[in-house]
Amino acid sequence: MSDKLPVSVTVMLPTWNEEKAVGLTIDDIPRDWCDELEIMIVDGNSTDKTREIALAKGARVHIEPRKGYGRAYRSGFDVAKGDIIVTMDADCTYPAEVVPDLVKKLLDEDLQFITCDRLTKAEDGSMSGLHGFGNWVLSFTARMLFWYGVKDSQSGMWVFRKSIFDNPKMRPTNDGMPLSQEMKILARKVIGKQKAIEVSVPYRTRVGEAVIHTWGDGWKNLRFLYFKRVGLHRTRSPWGALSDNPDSLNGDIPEQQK
Ligand SMILES: Nc1nc2c(ncn2[C@@H]2O[C@H](COP(=O)(O)OP(=O)(O)OP(=O)(O)O)[C@@H](O)[C@H]2O)c(=O)[nH]1
Ligand SMILES: [Mg+2]
Repeated sequence: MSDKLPVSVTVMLPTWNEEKAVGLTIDDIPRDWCDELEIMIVDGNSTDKTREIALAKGARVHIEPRKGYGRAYRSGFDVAKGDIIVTMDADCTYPAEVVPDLVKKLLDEDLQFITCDRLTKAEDGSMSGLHGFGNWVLSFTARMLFWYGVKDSQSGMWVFRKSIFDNPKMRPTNDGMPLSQEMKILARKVIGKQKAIEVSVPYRTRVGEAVIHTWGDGWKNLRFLYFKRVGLHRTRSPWGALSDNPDSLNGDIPEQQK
């Protein structure tokens, strides 16, 4: 990309004990292609070297001590500095190299939200048989219940304008893994199919151990879909970060004191 894109971008990675992969994931993110690039982890109180590695790589570290993948994002989205937010797991599964092209697509086509489908281009071995099957069941159920036409309901890579959250209806409510499908359901409903689209990207084998509980998380995802469909899902904690969440921008991450 010759000219820098005239935007500020936050690439956000939720982390929980990802010391084997977080450094590699950060290294893979292209630099110098937009006006301002913030790379930040939203860490769920990791007990390994995740935060130390992220700081050494120059990333912003925000600690969200409350548990949950969704909780991490519901705080991270609130404190991100970029006008555009890109999300990925910190486990080397998503293609960081396509981030500039996806942001360019968002701008060129005047889109609001892109979700990245992994199922079409997943590399061999990237999804175990059980995970692949679970993904298919959840994606199929979501399509039937919401008729929203998204192929991969569980993808954790999205590219969107932070301003979508100015509309409170676009703010996801779930603190766990179901936030992923909730983001796409809300985007299609609130923003619409013209401006909230799905594109296919490669998906790779995970580095480091997963924290996901295949059956437990699968069940919670499925239950969420039915509850959401009939409007019975509940919000357990409010939108946004706690004012005393440690953040490396304030210098109060324990690893910064070392
Ligand atoms: N802050 C925070 N991050 C979390 C939490 N649970 C998971 N994560 C992170 O969220 C991302 C997604 O979790 P994964 O374990 O990769 O889940 P998954 O992608 O469904 O499972 P795999 O296909 O095995 O990678 C990873 O970067 C995790 O480190 C949590 O409670 N808090
Ligand atoms: Mg993952």
